[in-house]
Amino acid sequence: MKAILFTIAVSALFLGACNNSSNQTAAKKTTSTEGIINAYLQLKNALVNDNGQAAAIAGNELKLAAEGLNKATLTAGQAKVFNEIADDIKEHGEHIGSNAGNLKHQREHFEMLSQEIYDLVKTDDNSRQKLYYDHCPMYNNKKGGNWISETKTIANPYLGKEMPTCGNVKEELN
Ligand SMILES: [Cu+2]
Repeated sequence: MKAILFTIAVSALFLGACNNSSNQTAAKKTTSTEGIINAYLQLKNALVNDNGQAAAIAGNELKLAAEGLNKATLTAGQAKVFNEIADDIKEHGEHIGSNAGNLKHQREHFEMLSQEIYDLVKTDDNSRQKLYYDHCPMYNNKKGGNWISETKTIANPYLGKEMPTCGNVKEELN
């Protein structure tokens, strides 16, 4: 009898654990700023590949994501930051979208955009994916540039294939 009770108790523990993990997965999917962050990461990866056309598509998606964001889903902290940066995000997305043939100009907007996305990410709770804040010391005549990545491995969106691994992780955004 004791053995059976123990089995039940252990099963309950496992069931409990499973429920917890599925709840966390659900929370990740509904993170309200996720559309913006996903479009940003898509843009970042296009720039890593020196692909101005793909960057333009992602820029347009970023603008749509900022416009379509349901503000009711934001926390007070997220709403405050989002209201401050929403117009800038849309403008950067639009310029990147209309400059498919000009990677240099797309990267100029991307550099400013990255600071804004960083501010937004910093307001997020722990339910989103882990992100990294990276720094390239060589961009823009060694003035440097930052970006956000979903991978710990450096993949440089400013220098692209010319110098893909230049840079370092400044901060882990949990
Ligand atoms: Cu522009």
